[in-house]
Amino acid sequence: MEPRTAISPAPSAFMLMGAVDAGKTTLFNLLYGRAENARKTQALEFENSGIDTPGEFFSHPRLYHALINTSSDVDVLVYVHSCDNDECRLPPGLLNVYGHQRLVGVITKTDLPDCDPGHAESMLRRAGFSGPIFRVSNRHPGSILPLKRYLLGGESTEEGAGSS
Ligand SMILES: Nc1nc2c(ncn2[C@@H]2O[C@H](COP(=O)(O)OP(=O)(O)O)[C@@H](O)[C@H]2O)c(=O)[nH]1
Ligand SMILES: [Mg+2]
Repeated sequence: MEPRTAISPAPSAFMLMGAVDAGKTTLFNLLYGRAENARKTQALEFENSGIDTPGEFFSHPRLYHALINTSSDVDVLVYVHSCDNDECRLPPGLLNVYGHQRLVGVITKTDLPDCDPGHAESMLRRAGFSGPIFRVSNRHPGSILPLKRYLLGGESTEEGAGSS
């Protein structure tokens, strides 16, 4: 039997998921105004209404159950994708297990010289991703504000996508 999450997330909770190195923990820290550098994420991390997850949970089918169990109480699933990653492997069904959740995409590392966020976004769409897609960079802290408002601060930025 798999343990359920020990801490029950608050209403409107969100969960970050995506490959190792996608920039999830960096983004998580920025969302909560933490200055620290991202350390390797070894386990589920809870902070107020947010959950950060290890990339391994997303990339190894035998670990999907950990994401699925944890996301049952979550309202928003946030798929995080690094702009320098030319592969988008969305595990079929993983983002649609419960049906009640909103999906949000985030393209990270838009500061990288080779980053073409439009290309990355089309890749996500081709992979079947629906929902708003935000663009962020930790080098440009202002870039996360629309996403921050969407996840943590009310309904004011439903259009969301498009910051750089
Ligand atoms: N250039 C750049 N590097 C980033 C950005 N976000 C994260 N990184 C780097 O990408 C690496 C992986 O980040 P991390 O947050 O640990 O990814 P995670 O495995 O998805 O949690 C780290 O070296 C970060 O400093 C970004 O916006 N721009
Ligand atoms: Mg991490």
